[in-house]
Amino acid sequence: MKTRAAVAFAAQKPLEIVEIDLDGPKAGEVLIEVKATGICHTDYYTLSGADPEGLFPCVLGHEGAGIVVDVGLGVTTLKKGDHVIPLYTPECRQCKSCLSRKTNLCTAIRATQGKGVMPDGTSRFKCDGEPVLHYMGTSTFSNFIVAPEIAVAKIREDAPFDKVCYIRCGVTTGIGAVIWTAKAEAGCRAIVFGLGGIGLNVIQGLRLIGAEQIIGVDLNPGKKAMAEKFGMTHFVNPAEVGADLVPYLVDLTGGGADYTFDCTGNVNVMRQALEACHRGWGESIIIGVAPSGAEISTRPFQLVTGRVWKGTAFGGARGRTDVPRIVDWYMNGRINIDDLITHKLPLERINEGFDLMHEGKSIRAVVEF
Ligand code: NAD
Ligand code: 022
Ligand code: ZN
Repeated sequence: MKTRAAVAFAAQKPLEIVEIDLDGPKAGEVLIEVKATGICHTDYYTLSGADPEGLFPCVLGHEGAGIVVDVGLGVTTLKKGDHVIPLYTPECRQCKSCLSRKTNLCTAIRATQGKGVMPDGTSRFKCDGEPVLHYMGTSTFSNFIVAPEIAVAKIREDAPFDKVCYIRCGVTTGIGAVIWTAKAEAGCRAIVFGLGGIGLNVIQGLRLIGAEQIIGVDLNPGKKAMAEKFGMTHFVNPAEVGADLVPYLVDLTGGGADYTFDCTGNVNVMRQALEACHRGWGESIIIGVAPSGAEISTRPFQLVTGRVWKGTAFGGARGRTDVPRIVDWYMNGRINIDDLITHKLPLERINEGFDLMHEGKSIRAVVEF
């Protein structure tokens, strides 16, 4: 069949909207009509050429929602008409990682996903007879996609696609980091570094569990109002505090935070986040993805005295199990996604979505097909 897609033909070039060919689903795969997709920094990181795993030509996009229109042989958990969210972290429920119950990093299809192909080693996309690669197993910048059954979450049918597509990335990552990675408890004191889409979702996760103090740290004072709406109790601008940011934060939390979250991807901020934790038990969660090759540092004394450094991919959420629950939380009014979707565009204007993100004007721009 044919599908309309925004194709990345090479690094650093704008996406081109073209009709490409899409093969139907093979065994264990499903065909999905994508209804909406978010545009994320990670898509741009790959497009910029800086991503060592980035391969071209490819169809980017990893925050989608849509409807199953066909299923391949042997598919048992999905059927035509199901509303779904494709997952960049699959959940096979059979590999060592899934069975461990200790991580959400399913390894069943990691190798092929990283190479931009389906589990059988080939791509379903073609343009002028030449293969076009998949991206993160999702490629939601295409109107129709093929995805492995184990990388698709079935969600309720009354959930709006243009909102729940963002659950796939920022919402689950931020809220999950609080609930599943930090396992933060009511009454805790927390500091959130970086108040972009991820930071705002960490803040609403902290509000959800009943945190006592939620301090937001951002160089951009324009982030304050929205963060307050999501539950931030104190705002700190590092540019105003200067070199003594860590002691200032330790003082503000009465000895250090129970939990801190890096939502910037900046390794210097990661160090500040660890050192602003309470001696003896404070835990710092790294969510931000640093540039390839970057390194973090601190004095071992920081860990010897009981601070804990942790990281999280996709908030520790198990895709097929947890994503439908988060959709329910949104539908029941427990979490706010509407205010995070600041812009909507048709596919033809997807490149403008990247501009809005860089200018800091959007939290999330969503493309509707
Ligand atoms: P964003 O650019 O919208 O937000 C980042 C914020 O950090 C901005 O408001 C910026 O002003 C602020 N900031 C930058 N430098 C700072 C500094 N030195 N001190 C304080 N604040 C500073 O980005 P986002 O969409 O919120 O994503 C944040 C990070 O999370 C990115 O690195 C992204 O790749 C990562 N991420 C990780 C996962 C995961 O599973 N681990 C999932 C999604 C996103
Ligand atoms: C999504 N991310 C950031 C913004 N939007 C993002 C990027 C990478 C990861 C998570 C979220 C991530 C963390 C750890 C891994 N990835 C490795 C997982 C593993 O090795 O099992 C990651 C993932 C997918 C891909 C690359 C890196 C990929 O499909 N190319 C989950
Ligand atoms: Zn993303």
